[in-house]
Amino acid sequence: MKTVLITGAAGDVGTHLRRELAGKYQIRASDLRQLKEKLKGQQFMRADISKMSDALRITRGVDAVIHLGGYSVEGPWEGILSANIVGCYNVFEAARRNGVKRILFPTSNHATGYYRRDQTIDHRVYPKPDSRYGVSKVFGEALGSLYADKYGMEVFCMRIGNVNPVPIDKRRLSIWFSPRDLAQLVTIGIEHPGIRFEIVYGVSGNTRSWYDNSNAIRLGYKPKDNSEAYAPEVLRREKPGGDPKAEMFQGGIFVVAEDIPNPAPLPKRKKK
Ligand code: 15L
Repeated sequence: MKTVLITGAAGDVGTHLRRELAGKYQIRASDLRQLKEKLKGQQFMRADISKMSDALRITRGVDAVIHLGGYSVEGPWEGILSANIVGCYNVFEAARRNGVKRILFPTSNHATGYYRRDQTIDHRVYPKPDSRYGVSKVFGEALGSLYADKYGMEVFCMRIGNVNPVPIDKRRLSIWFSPRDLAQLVTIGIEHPGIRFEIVYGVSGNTRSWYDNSNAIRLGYKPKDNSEAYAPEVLRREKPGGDPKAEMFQGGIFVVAEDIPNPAPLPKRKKK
């Protein structure tokens, strides 16, 4: 069984992924914070990826890295710089030094958030980040491209929409990514032979998608979910109005806000 390191494993996406991949891979979960949910058989290593020594320690002896660590929303530049720029560099460089070839980089829809909602974009468009956070994701994609070309690493970039058990609002109907579709795409990223550098969109098979995700399909992705099933309920709840710029661009409030609290926390699980 392959050993897979998940950085940022305590976050929402990391938590979904640890549940979905349990038993399929030997999971090494790493985060600055303690895990809220411990899963049987999964190893935890506390680490601050802005320190190279920590990045080297957690990447030793793994077959693949899923680098979720860092800020997952818009935040102050100092935080983005150390967690998402320095931290991302450290993880790629530590993986290279430790001989780990395959890196999955969950980039974001915010790397291309300044494309308009009436446009359909594919994996070949140039980035149009909507925030400092979006810029940090473009940095990670560029670093991945460099490490693939220069060092022969295998880099799979997923521009993730919004991971949630259900789509939470109108914008998310276009970018929803169900946990099981996330697990399917990540599995392709880990297992597909011959990856050099790929960009795909991390979204379910949503009718309202503004992505042409043909590159993911080419690699074997067959999404099982479509947000349309939830559309009537989501649209009934949707309040009219909102900032016109946020409504015009794919990135939504990321194009106008300076700070964004987590807009999509995990629903509370009932204690058994
Ligand atoms: C992201 O990139 C964030 O990590 C996530 O928390 C959501 O805000 C998502 O984008 C989104 O656009 O909904």
